[in-house]
Amino acid sequence: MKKHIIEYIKNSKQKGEKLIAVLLDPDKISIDELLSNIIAINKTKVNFIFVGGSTVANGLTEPFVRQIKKLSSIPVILFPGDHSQLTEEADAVLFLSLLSGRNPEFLIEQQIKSVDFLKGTSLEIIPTGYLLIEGGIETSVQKVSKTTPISQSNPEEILNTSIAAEYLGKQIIYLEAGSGATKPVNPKIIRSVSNNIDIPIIVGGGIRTKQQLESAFDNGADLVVIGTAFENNSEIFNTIV
Ligand code: 1GP
Repeated sequence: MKKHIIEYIKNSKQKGEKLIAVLLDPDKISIDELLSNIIAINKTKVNFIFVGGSTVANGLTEPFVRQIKKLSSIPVILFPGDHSQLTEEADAVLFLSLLSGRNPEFLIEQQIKSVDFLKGTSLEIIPTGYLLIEGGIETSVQKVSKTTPISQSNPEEILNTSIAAEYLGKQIIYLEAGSGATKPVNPKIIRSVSNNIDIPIIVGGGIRTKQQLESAFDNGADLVVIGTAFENNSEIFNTIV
């Protein structure tokens, strides 16, 4: 099994180098709109392009990723809402388990459904502990997964879920406030998780400003994901990175 991308993220963490991913949702950006978006991304210091969404129409992800790969050499990592969003055109997949929720469909069923496809591919599979944290609005992850996010006023639950994920062998933790969150994950929460686990931490959801980005990094985020802010302004990385 390939491990290039997770090794790169771990090495960056060790060196204290912070990473940024832009999230492109095939349901929100058309293939025709990709050209201008990727031209903008190629001019920035973005390390990864994440592709995915809570609900992406069947068959849309593959041509979407193929088009990105034609336009950019930045590695593409799938961030799938379900197993139908898998494609070998990408470099890696976050193999998510929604550990904050108690819906077996997203804890293990979708993962089993993906095996027949994944075992025949060379996609790098990154075992990811995915925690949905209350972000001020009802986000699509919450609606689609039919799970309750962990409240930000319950940092202990977030911490213990993250530690359990590491014990389970997850290679990375994703602290997710949800796309379009009005309240990103509190830096104190990021700090407490980062002080207590060794694996890298991804933080996403509602990050729109330089100050929020820096604060996430300063408190232990290794990789920050930005989606909505880029959709609203494709020049965002020039101002906040
Ligand atoms: C969502 O973490 C990502 O899964 C990005 O969220 O769209 O709010 O940047 P935003």
